Amino acid sequence: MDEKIMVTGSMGQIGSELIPALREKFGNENVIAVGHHTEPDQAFKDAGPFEIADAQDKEALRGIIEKYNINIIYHLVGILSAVGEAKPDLAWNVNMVGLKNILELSVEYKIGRLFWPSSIAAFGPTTPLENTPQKTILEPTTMYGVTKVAGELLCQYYHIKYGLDVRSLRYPGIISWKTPPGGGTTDYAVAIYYEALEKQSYECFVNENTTLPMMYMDDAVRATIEIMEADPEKITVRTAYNLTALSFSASELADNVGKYINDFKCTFKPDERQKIADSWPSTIDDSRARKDWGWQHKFDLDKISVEMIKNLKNKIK
Ligand code: AKB
Repeated sequence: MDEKIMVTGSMGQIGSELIPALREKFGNENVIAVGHHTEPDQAFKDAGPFEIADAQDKEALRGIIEKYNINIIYHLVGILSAVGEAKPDLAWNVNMVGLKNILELSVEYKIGRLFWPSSIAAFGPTTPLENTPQKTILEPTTMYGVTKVAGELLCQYYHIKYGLDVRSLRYPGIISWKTPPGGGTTDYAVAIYYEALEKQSYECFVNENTTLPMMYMDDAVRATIEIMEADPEKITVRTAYNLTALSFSASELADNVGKYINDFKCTFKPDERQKIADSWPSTIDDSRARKDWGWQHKFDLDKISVEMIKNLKNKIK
């Protein structure tokens, strides 16, 4: 059967880069981008089908699934950690109602495979924060993290009860250049490149010792497609897989950016996001993903800095 893929959250950080990769693989007309409020630019609209729907509106989603005979879904809609702390009710409604709608529709329309993103935000201060195991304590202290743990369990429930082939990754901080930073705690690792190019300086909102698991977008997109392409019997985790590429402190990041941008200066002024960052692991054990479906990252920090600076220079000029 031909793949007819619906991607919600299409204008978000991951959606805006996953969709072109899926379109390249499966054909433009087979990947339906669903956005909520952000109007895509003309090039994005011209590249393939685009529909508007709020993930909280089940009937709107149903209409799209029926219109295109959807059989694979990537449900990427989500309010991230920092915005989720400012608007916890919104985070609960968008993240949970949206996911529940998609899970129910996936069972009703016999969707072949569903992807939903979890995050390192599923962990919390009581989790072992070094080399965090796949199976561990999940007591997050942010609303975003609460929705990630509840979402993981809901996905697993739908797999056990209805046989739904749902797959998920606990993404680390993702570094990318296409969408501007905003909404997430790990976004200092994106904003630093913008400001280094624009002002040769950056005031970082976490302290210099803050160390979090990170990944370049190309690796994140590849991981997402690879887990979805894996044979179902290889997927032994139906909550969400730990996933990482590398970990570095904010000062190591600043030093690395300084290797490529002359006279770059980084200062550190932690704000309310520090508390969130402190509650997340600094390193992650993702050996299960590596063993089950062959996960391997490709980008180290030097490669990330080179790519970010090259692409942002073109974007900003
Ligand atoms: C955030 O910082 O909220 C996200 C995430 C780690 O899920 N980037």
